[in-house]
Amino acid sequence: MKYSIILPFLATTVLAAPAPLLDERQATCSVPSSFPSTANSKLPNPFKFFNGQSVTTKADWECRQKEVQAAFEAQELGTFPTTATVTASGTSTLSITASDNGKSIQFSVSIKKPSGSGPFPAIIAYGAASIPVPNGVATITFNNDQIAAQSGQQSRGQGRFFDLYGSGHSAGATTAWAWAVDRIIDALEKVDTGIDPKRVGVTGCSRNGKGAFVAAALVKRIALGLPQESGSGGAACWRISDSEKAAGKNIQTPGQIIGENVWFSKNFNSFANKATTLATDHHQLAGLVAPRGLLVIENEIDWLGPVSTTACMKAGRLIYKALGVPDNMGFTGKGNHNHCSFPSNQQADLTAFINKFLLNQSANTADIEKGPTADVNKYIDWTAPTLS
Ligand code: MCU
Repeated sequence: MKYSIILPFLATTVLAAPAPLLDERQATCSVPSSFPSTANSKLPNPFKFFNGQSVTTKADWECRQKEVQAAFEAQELGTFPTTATVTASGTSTLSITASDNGKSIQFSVSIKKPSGSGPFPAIIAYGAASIPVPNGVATITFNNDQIAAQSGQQSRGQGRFFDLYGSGHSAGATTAWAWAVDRIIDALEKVDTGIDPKRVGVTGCSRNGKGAFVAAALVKRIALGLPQESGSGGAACWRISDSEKAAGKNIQTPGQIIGENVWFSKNFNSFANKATTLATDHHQLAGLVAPRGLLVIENEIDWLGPVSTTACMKAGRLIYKALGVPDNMGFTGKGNHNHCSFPSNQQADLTAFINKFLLNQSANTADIEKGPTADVNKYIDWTAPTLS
Protein backbone atom coordinates (compact mmCIF):
# COMPACT_ATOMS: atom_id res chain seq x y z
CA MET A 1 0.00 0.00 0.00
CA LYS A 2 2.85 2.29 0.94
CA TYR A 3 4.29 2.02 -2.61
CA SER A 4 1.08 3.05 -4.29
CA ILE A 5 1.64 6.45 -2.74
CA ILE A 6 5.35 6.68 -3.53
CA LEU A 7 5.25 5.38 -7.09
CA PRO A 8 2.95 7.98 -8.61
CA PHE A 9 5.16 10.57 -6.95
CA LEU A 10 8.28 9.05 -8.62
CA ALA A 11 6.54 8.76 -11.92
CA THR A 12 5.70 12.42 -12.05
CA THR A 13 8.98 13.78 -10.72
CA VAL A 14 11.98 11.46 -11.25
CA LEU A 15 10.77 9.97 -14.53
CA ALA A 16 9.46 13.18 -15.94
CA ALA A 17 10.47 14.54 -19.39
CA PRO A 18 12.89 15.25 -20.97
CA ALA A 19 14.66 11.93 -20.12
CA PRO A 20 11.89 9.69 -21.54
CA LEU A 21 11.86 11.75 -24.74
CA LEU A 22 15.59 11.23 -25.11
CA ASP A 23 15.24 7.49 -24.49
CA GLU A 24 12.57 7.33 -27.13
CA ARG A 25 14.84 8.96 -29.71
CA GLN A 26 17.65 6.53 -28.86
CA ALA A 27 15.40 3.49 -28.94
CA THR A 28 14.17 4.32 -32.42
CA CYS A 29 17.63 5.25 -33.73
CA SER A 30 16.35 6.97 -36.84
CA VAL A 31 18.84 6.12 -39.55
CA PRO A 32 18.97 8.51 -42.50
CA SER A 33 19.08 7.33 -46.08
CA SER A 34 21.01 10.30 -47.41
CA PHE A 35 24.26 11.57 -46.01
CA PRO A 36 26.22 14.82 -45.84
CA SER A 37 28.13 15.51 -49.04
CA THR A 38 29.99 18.71 -48.14
CA ALA A 39 33.70 18.30 -48.80
CA ASN A 40 35.68 17.89 -45.58
CA SER A 41 39.40 17.26 -45.83
CA LYS A 42 39.53 16.27 -42.14
CA LEU A 43 38.44 12.89 -40.86
CA PRO A 44 34.71 13.16 -40.09
CA ASN A 45 33.72 13.64 -36.46
CA PRO A 46 32.59 10.27 -35.07
CA PHE A 47 30.77 12.08 -32.26
CA LYS A 48 28.37 14.18 -34.33
CA PHE A 49 25.26 12.68 -35.85
CA PHE A 50 24.78 13.51 -39.53
CA ASN A 51 22.09 15.98 -38.43
CA GLY A 52 24.69 17.86 -36.38
CA GLN A 53 23.53 16.68 -32.96
CA SER A 54 26.27 15.64 -30.52
CA VAL A 55 26.90 12.10 -29.37
CA THR A 56 27.14 12.36 -25.58
CA THR A 57 26.10 8.96 -24.22
CA LYS A 58 26.87 5.33 -25.00
CA ALA A 59 23.24 4.93 -26.03
CA ASP A 60 23.70 7.81 -28.50
CA TRP A 61 26.80 6.04 -29.76
CA GLU A 62 24.87 2.86 -30.54
CA CYS A 63 22.54 4.91 -32.73
CA ARG A 64 25.47 6.72 -34.27
CA GLN A 65 27.05 3.37 -35.16
CA LYS A 66 23.90 2.43 -37.04
CA GLU A 67 23.89 5.57 -39.15
CA VAL A 68 27.65 5.28 -39.75
CA GLN A 69 27.16 1.71 -40.95
CA ALA A 70 24.32 2.86 -43.19
CA ALA A 71 26.65 5.46 -44.73
CA PHE A 72 29.40 2.88 -45.24
CA GLU A 73 26.93 0.57 -46.96
CA ALA A 74 25.52 3.33 -49.14
CA GLN A 75 28.86 4.81 -50.18
CA GLU A 76 31.54 2.08 -50.00
CA LEU A 77 30.45 -1.37 -49.05
CA GLY A 78 27.04 -1.97 -50.63
CA THR A 79 24.12 -3.54 -48.81
CA PHE A 80 24.92 -6.10 -46.12
CA PRO A 81 22.01 -8.58 -46.22
CA THR A 82 20.71 -9.70 -42.83
CA THR A 83 17.81 -12.00 -43.69
CA ALA A 84 19.47 -15.30 -44.67
CA THR A 85 18.72 -18.53 -42.83
CA VAL A 86 21.20 -21.35 -42.40
CA THR A 87 21.26 -25.11 -42.07
CA ALA A 88 24.59 -26.81 -41.42
CA SER A 89 26.22 -30.15 -40.71
CA GLY A 90 29.63 -31.67 -40.07
CA THR A 91 32.35 -30.99 -37.57
CA SER A 92 35.77 -30.92 -39.22
CA THR A 93 34.22 -29.93 -42.53
CA LEU A 94 31.32 -27.68 -41.70
CA SER A 95 28.94 -27.63 -44.62
CA ILE A 96 26.67 -24.59 -44.71
CA THR A 97 23.52 -23.99 -46.72
CA ALA A 98 22.37 -20.39 -46.71
CA SER A 99 18.94 -19.46 -48.03
CA ASP A 100 17.28 -16.16 -48.75
CA ASN A 101 14.42 -15.03 -50.99
CA GLY A 102 13.59 -18.66 -51.88
CA LYS A 103 17.09 -19.44 -53.17
CA SER A 104 19.99 -21.34 -51.58
CA ILE A 105 23.74 -21.64 -51.88
CA GLN A 106 26.15 -23.99 -50.21
CA PHE A 107 29.73 -23.59 -49.02
CA SER A 108 32.06 -25.35 -46.58
CA VAL A 109 34.75 -24.34 -44.16
CA SER A 110 37.33 -26.63 -42.58
CA ILE A 111 37.85 -26.59 -38.84
CA LYS A 112 41.19 -27.56 -37.35
CA LYS A 113 40.76 -27.98 -33.61
CA PRO A 114 43.33 -28.22 -30.85
CA SER A 115 43.57 -31.57 -29.09
CA GLY A 116 41.79 -31.95 -25.79
CA SER A 117 38.27 -31.07 -24.85
CA GLY A 118 36.60 -27.86 -25.90
CA PRO A 119 34.72 -25.80 -26.45
CA PHE A 120 37.53 -23.89 -28.12
CA PRO A 121 37.75 -20.38 -29.44
CA ALA A 122 38.51 -20.08 -33.14
CA ILE A 123 39.97 -17.75 -35.72
CA ILE A 124 38.33 -17.61 -39.13
CA ALA A 125 41.17 -17.27 -41.63
CA TYR A 126 40.51 -15.86 -45.08
CA GLY A 127 42.41 -18.15 -47.47
CA ALA A 128 44.97 -19.29 -44.90
CA ALA A 129 46.18 -17.72 -41.67
CA SER A 130 49.34 -15.65 -42.04
CA ILE A 131 49.49 -15.02 -38.32
CA PRO A 132 50.56 -17.76 -35.92
CA VAL A 133 47.44 -19.26 -34.35
CA PRO A 134 48.35 -20.43 -30.85
CA ASN A 135 47.67 -23.76 -29.23
CA GLY A 136 44.26 -23.72 -27.70
CA VAL A 137 42.68 -21.82 -30.59
CA ALA A 138 41.04 -23.55 -33.56
CA THR A 139 41.48 -22.36 -37.15
CA ILE A 140 38.48 -22.16 -39.44
CA THR A 141 39.72 -21.91 -43.02
CA PHE A 142 37.38 -19.93 -45.22
CA ASN A 143 37.65 -19.83 -49.01
CA ASN A 144 36.46 -16.25 -49.43
CA ASP A 145 37.19 -16.15 -53.17
CA GLN A 146 34.47 -18.75 -53.69
CA ILE A 147 31.90 -16.43 -52.08
CA ALA A 148 32.92 -13.38 -54.13
CA ALA A 149 35.67 -13.32 -56.73
CA GLN A 150 38.44 -10.74 -56.51
CA SER A 151 40.20 -11.07 -59.81
CA GLY A 152 39.85 -7.66 -61.37
CA GLN A 153 36.97 -5.70 -62.81
CA GLN A 154 35.60 -8.55 -64.89
CA SER A 155 35.00 -10.55 -61.69
CA ARG A 156 32.41 -8.18 -60.25
CA GLY A 157 29.24 -9.97 -59.26
CA GLN A 158 30.77 -13.45 -59.42
CA GLY A 159 30.73 -16.04 -56.66
CA ARG A 160 28.18 -17.80 -54.49
CA PHE A 161 26.97 -14.66 -52.73
CA PHE A 162 25.97 -13.31 -56.13
CA ASP A 163 24.43 -16.65 -57.14
CA LEU A 164 22.11 -16.09 -54.18
CA TYR A 165 21.50 -12.34 -54.38
CA GLY A 166 22.01 -11.70 -58.10
CA SER A 167 25.09 -10.51 -60.01
CA GLY A 168 23.88 -6.91 -59.83
CA HIS A 169 23.77 -6.82 -56.02
CA SER A 170 25.50 -3.72 -54.65
CA ALA A 171 27.86 -5.55 -52.27
CA GLY A 172 31.57 -5.33 -52.90
CA ALA A 173 33.60 -8.49 -52.35
CA THR A 174 34.56 -7.53 -48.78
CA THR A 175 30.87 -7.16 -47.86
CA ALA A 176 29.94 -10.47 -49.51
CA TRP A 177 32.70 -12.23 -47.56
CA ALA A 178 31.52 -10.62 -44.32
CA TRP A 179 28.03 -11.94 -45.06
CA ALA A 180 29.51 -15.46 -45.33
CA VAL A 181 31.36 -14.98 -42.03
CA ASP A 182 28.00 -14.11 -40.48
CA ARG A 183 26.63 -17.41 -41.88
CA ILE A 184 29.64 -19.34 -40.47
CA ILE A 185 28.72 -18.02 -37.03
CA ASP A 186 25.08 -19.00 -37.62
CA ALA A 187 26.34 -22.51 -38.39
CA LEU A 188 28.59 -22.61 -35.31
CA GLU A 189 25.58 -21.65 -33.21
CA LYS A 190 23.49 -24.46 -34.74
CA VAL A 191 25.92 -27.35 -34.88
CA ASP A 192 28.00 -28.57 -31.95
CA THR A 193 31.42 -28.42 -33.59
CA GLY A 194 33.30 -27.94 -30.33
CA ILE A 195 33.81 -24.26 -31.16
CA ASP A 196 32.46 -21.57 -28.85
CA PRO A 197 30.62 -19.16 -31.21
CA LYS A 198 31.06 -16.35 -28.70
CA ARG A 199 34.85 -16.49 -29.00
CA VAL A 200 35.49 -16.21 -32.71
CA GLY A 201 38.09 -13.97 -34.30
CA VAL A 202 38.68 -13.16 -37.96
CA THR A 203 41.91 -12.61 -39.85
CA GLY A 204 43.25 -12.22 -43.36
CA CYS A 205 46.24 -10.47 -44.89
CA SER A 206 46.50 -7.74 -47.49
CA ARG A 207 43.39 -7.81 -49.73
CA ASN A 208 42.02 -10.42 -47.34
CA GLY A 209 43.00 -8.08 -44.50
CA LYS A 210 40.61 -5.51 -45.96
CA GLY A 211 38.05 -8.31 -45.88
CA ALA A 212 38.82 -9.28 -42.28
CA PHE A 213 38.46 -5.64 -41.21
CA VAL A 214 35.09 -5.26 -42.93
CA ALA A 215 33.91 -8.57 -41.42
CA ALA A 216 34.89 -7.47 -37.91
CA ALA A 217 32.98 -4.22 -38.53
CA LEU A 218 29.79 -5.73 -39.95
CA VAL A 219 29.51 -9.03 -38.09
CA LYS A 220 28.66 -8.06 -34.56
CA ARG A 221 29.20 -11.57 -33.19
CA ILE A 222 32.94 -11.44 -34.01
CA ALA A 223 34.81 -11.12 -30.70
CA LEU A 224 38.19 -10.12 -32.16
CA GLY A 225 39.24 -8.58 -35.45
CA LEU A 226 42.82 -9.24 -36.58
CA PRO A 227 43.18 -7.53 -39.97
CA GLN A 228 46.77 -7.86 -41.18
CA GLU A 229 48.48 -5.47 -43.59
CA SER A 230 45.15 -4.35 -45.00
CA GLY A 231 46.48 -0.92 -46.01
CA SER A 232 44.15 1.23 -48.12
CA GLY A 233 40.60 -0.04 -47.98
CA GLY A 234 41.30 -1.41 -44.50
CA ALA A 235 43.28 0.36 -41.81
CA ALA A 236 44.14 3.41 -43.93
CA CYS A 237 41.89 6.44 -44.12
CA TRP A 238 41.02 7.40 -47.70
CA ARG A 239 41.62 11.10 -47.03
CA ILE A 240 45.06 10.55 -45.48
CA SER A 241 46.11 8.20 -48.28
CA ASP A 242 45.16 10.87 -50.82
CA SER A 243 47.15 13.50 -48.91
CA GLU A 244 50.14 11.16 -48.70
CA LYS A 245 49.90 10.55 -52.45
CA ALA A 246 49.80 14.31 -53.01
CA ALA A 247 52.97 14.54 -50.92
CA GLY A 248 54.67 12.17 -53.34
CA LYS A 249 54.31 8.76 -51.66
CA ASN A 250 53.80 5.58 -53.64
CA ILE A 251 50.58 4.75 -51.85
CA GLN A 252 47.33 3.06 -52.83
CA THR A 253 44.52 5.59 -53.16
CA PRO A 254 40.76 5.22 -53.56
CA GLY A 255 41.14 6.37 -57.19
CA GLN A 256 43.51 3.48 -57.85
CA ILE A 257 41.66 0.85 -55.85
CA ILE A 258 38.40 1.07 -57.74
CA GLY A 259 40.19 0.25 -60.99
CA GLU A 260 42.28 -2.55 -59.55
CA ASN A 261 39.60 -4.75 -58.08
CA VAL A 262 36.08 -5.26 -56.79
CA TRP A 263 36.69 -5.14 -53.07
CA PHE A 264 34.21 -2.27 -52.75
CA SER A 265 30.74 -1.61 -54.02
CA LYS A 266 30.17 0.08 -57.35
CA ASN A 267 28.62 2.78 -55.15
CA PHE A 268 32.17 3.74 -54.21
CA ASN A 269 33.22 4.57 -57.77
CA SER A 270 31.64 8.01 -57.67
CA PHE A 271 33.54 8.90 -54.48
CA ALA A 272 36.93 7.53 -55.44
CA ASN A 273 38.28 10.80 -56.76
CA LYS A 274 36.53 12.91 -54.17
CA ALA A 275 37.06 11.04 -50.95
CA THR A 276 36.68 14.32 -49.03
CA THR A 277 32.93 14.11 -49.71
CA LEU A 278 32.51 10.70 -48.08
CA ALA A 279 30.34 10.89 -44.96
CA THR A 280 32.79 8.63 -43.11
CA ASP A 281 36.36 7.42 -43.22
CA HIS A 282 38.08 4.31 -41.96
CA HIS A 283 38.70 5.43 -38.39
CA GLN A 284 34.95 4.86 -38.22
CA LEU A 285 35.35 1.35 -39.63
CA ALA A 286 37.28 0.69 -36.40
CA GLY A 287 34.40 2.47 -34.66
CA LEU A 288 31.99 -0.12 -36.04
CA VAL A 289 34.04 -2.85 -34.36
CA ALA A 290 34.02 -0.99 -31.01
CA PRO A 291 33.74 -1.98 -28.21
CA ARG A 292 34.72 -5.46 -29.40
CA GLY A 293 38.37 -6.55 -29.62
CA LEU A 294 40.46 -5.22 -32.51
CA LEU A 295 44.19 -5.53 -33.13
CA VAL A 296 45.22 -3.86 -36.37
CA ILE A 297 48.44 -5.42 -37.66
CA GLU A 298 50.36 -3.35 -40.21
CA ASN A 299 53.72 -3.00 -41.95
CA GLU A 300 55.74 0.01 -43.07
CA ILE A 301 55.45 -0.67 -46.79
CA ASP A 302 54.72 2.54 -48.72
CA TRP A 303 51.86 1.06 -50.76
CA LEU A 304 49.96 0.21 -47.56
CA GLY A 305 50.32 3.79 -46.34
CA PRO A 306 52.08 3.54 -42.98
CA VAL A 307 51.32 7.15 -42.01
CA SER A 308 47.75 6.76 -43.19
CA THR A 309 47.10 3.51 -41.31
CA THR A 310 48.83 4.75 -38.14
CA ALA A 311 47.06 8.12 -37.97
CA CYS A 312 43.72 6.62 -39.05
CA MET A 313 43.84 3.95 -36.40
CA LYS A 314 44.95 6.47 -33.77
CA ALA A 315 41.70 8.24 -34.58
CA GLY A 316 39.94 4.88 -34.28
CA ARG A 317 41.46 4.38 -30.84
CA LEU A 318 39.98 7.73 -29.75
CA ILE A 319 36.57 6.18 -30.33
CA TYR A 320 37.42 3.23 -28.09
CA LYS A 321 38.72 5.67 -25.52
CA ALA A 322 35.49 7.68 -25.60
CA LEU A 323 33.62 4.44 -24.96
CA GLY A 324 35.79 3.78 -21.90
CA VAL A 325 37.53 0.74 -23.43
CA PRO A 326 40.82 2.09 -24.87
CA ASP A 327 42.53 -1.26 -24.28
CA ASN A 328 40.11 -3.12 -26.54
CA MET A 329 41.85 -1.78 -29.64
CA GLY A 330 45.52 -1.82 -30.52
CA PHE A 331 47.69 -0.95 -33.52
CA THR A 332 50.96 -2.73 -34.19
CA GLY A 333 52.79 -1.66 -37.31
CA LYS A 334 56.27 -0.56 -36.46
CA GLY A 335 59.02 -1.55 -38.86
CA ASN A 336 59.19 -3.12 -42.25
CA HIS A 337 59.15 -6.81 -43.16
CA ASN A 338 58.10 -9.03 -46.05
CA HIS A 339 54.45 -8.51 -46.87
CA CYS A 340 52.26 -10.91 -44.86
CA SER A 341 55.14 -12.58 -43.10
CA PHE A 342 54.50 -12.16 -39.40
CA PRO A 343 57.48 -10.52 -37.62
CA SER A 344 58.53 -11.38 -34.08
CA ASN A 345 58.15 -7.76 -32.92
CA GLN A 346 54.35 -8.09 -33.28
CA GLN A 347 54.08 -11.40 -31.41
CA ALA A 348 53.56 -10.04 -27.89
CA ASP A 349 50.78 -7.72 -29.07
CA LEU A 350 49.01 -10.53 -30.91
CA THR A 351 49.38 -12.92 -27.98
CA ALA A 352 47.93 -10.35 -25.57
CA PHE A 353 44.86 -9.73 -27.75
CA ILE A 354 44.22 -13.43 -28.38
CA ASN A 355 44.67 -14.24 -24.69
CA LYS A 356 42.22 -11.55 -23.65
CA PHE A 357 39.52 -11.80 -26.29
CA LEU A 358 39.61 -15.46 -27.34
CA LEU A 359 41.17 -17.41 -24.48
CA ASN A 360 39.42 -15.38 -21.74
CA GLN A 361 42.70 -14.86 -19.92
CA SER A 362 43.84 -11.68 -18.30
CA ALA A 363 46.35 -9.90 -20.51
CA ASN A 364 47.70 -6.41 -20.80
CA THR A 365 46.48 -4.82 -24.03
CA ALA A 366 46.92 -1.23 -22.83
CA ASP A 367 48.30 1.47 -25.11
CA ILE A 368 49.40 -0.69 -28.01
CA GLU A 369 49.96 2.01 -30.61
CA LYS A 370 53.09 1.21 -32.57
CA GLY A 371 53.79 2.68 -35.95
CA PRO A 372 55.81 5.33 -37.72
CA THR A 373 55.56 8.95 -36.61
CA ALA A 374 52.08 10.13 -37.54
CA ASP A 375 50.27 13.02 -35.89
CA VAL A 376 46.56 12.29 -35.72
CA ASN A 377 45.85 15.94 -34.83
CA LYS A 378 46.89 16.94 -38.34
CA TYR A 379 43.88 15.06 -39.68
CA ILE A 380 41.13 15.74 -37.14
CA ASP A 381 39.33 18.88 -35.98
CA TRP A 382 37.35 17.26 -33.16
CA THR A 383 38.09 15.90 -29.74
CA ALA A 384 36.70 12.74 -28.23
CA PRO A 385 34.19 13.15 -25.41
CA THR A 386 33.86 10.73 -22.53
CA LEU A 387 30.55 9.11 -23.25
CA SER A 388 28.36 8.65 -20.20
C1 MCU B 1 47.37 -4.62 -49.47
O1 MCU B 1 46.56 -5.45 -50.27
C2 MCU B 1 46.67 -5.52 -51.66
C3 MCU B 1 46.77 -4.16 -52.30
O2 MCU B 1 45.65 -3.38 -51.89
C4 MCU B 1 46.78 -4.30 -53.80
O3 MCU B 1 46.93 -3.06 -54.43
C5 MCU B 1 47.86 -5.22 -54.27
O4 MCU B 1 47.69 -5.46 -55.62
O5 MCU B 1 47.75 -6.45 -53.59
C6 MCU B 1 47.80 -6.41 -52.18
C7 MCU B 1 47.65 -7.85 -51.77
O6 MCU B 1 46.55 -8.34 -51.61
O7 MCU B 1 48.78 -8.57 -51.71
C8 MCU B 1 48.71 -9.93 -51.44
